[in-house]
Order: sequence, then C-alpha cells, then structure tokens
Amino acid sequence: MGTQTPSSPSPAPSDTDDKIDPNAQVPKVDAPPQSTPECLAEQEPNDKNTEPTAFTKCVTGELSSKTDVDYLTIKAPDGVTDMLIDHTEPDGTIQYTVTIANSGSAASGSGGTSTNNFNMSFTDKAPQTKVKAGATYLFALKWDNMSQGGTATKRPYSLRVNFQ
Ligand SMILES: [Ca+2]
Ligand SMILES: [Ca+2]
Repeated sequence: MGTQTPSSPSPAPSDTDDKIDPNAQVPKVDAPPQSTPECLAEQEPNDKNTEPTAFTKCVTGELSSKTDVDYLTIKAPDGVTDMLIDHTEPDGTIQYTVTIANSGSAASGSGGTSTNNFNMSFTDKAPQTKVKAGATYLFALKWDNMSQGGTATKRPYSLRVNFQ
C-alpha cells in the first residue's frame, strides 16, 4: 500500500483577490474625550507625601474613595514668580492643600526665617500665589466632607498649574 496522492489537483486554497491589509484591520483607537492629552494621569499609590505623582503642567485623577488621598508635585521653573492654579471637580468638592515639598534638608537654615513656610488650601477658586522659582510644590488632595458635593462615590479632578 503506498500513499496515494490525490490525482485531481484541487484548486489551490483560494487565493482571493482582496488582500488583507494588516493595517486596515487595526481598529482606530478613539482617545477617550475626558481629558486633554497633555494632562498626566495620577499614578497610584500616591497616598503619602513621600510618593507623590510628579507632573509638569496638568494632571488628572480621582479620589477613588473617601479615604483616598492624592499627593502631587510640580516644580516651579526658574524665573517665575507666580503660580496660577486651575482645577475642576465635576462630582464633588476636593480639599487642596499646597506646601513646599521637603527635598531633604538641602537648605541650610540661614537667615532665621524659613522660606519654606508655604501653606495654602482651597476648595474653590485658588488665588494667584507668589512662589519661589525652583521650589517643588506639593499638592495634597483630600475628600472634602464638609461641603455638599453630589453623591458620587468617586471624585475625579483635573488640576492645571501655570507659572509666570
Ligand atoms: Ca487617586
Ligand atoms: Ca491616592
């Protein structure tokens, strides 16, 4: 018994004309419209001031529960004097507190008065603030229980900081 070769040449597996263009098969990725691309997304964990999410211009995130705390840092560039903060929270109030991050004890305390006594907090419109060029500002975002703010179980936010 030998192997039997089929005698009738079956037509080659259909070599259809419409070639499959692999690029054409890739579905277009629709960017979610909720945030501008230049905004960094927060990176959890950021629940301590020792593990903040560093951003340069704009950051988005959410307080994922009443106990979530988000620490964010931004460095004031050289030559600036003022910081302008723009923030939105569509689903409930967030308490913002801004201080200067402790970057070790680089400053040898000369002069008596510490220039690191920067502390401001706000839930509403943030005032334009004098800043120190080169300093790193630490934002702490906390769920604000004192204010009414919807019944959402999460509080998303978008924070934008401009220096001038
Ligand atoms: Ca968060
Ligand atoms: Ca967090």
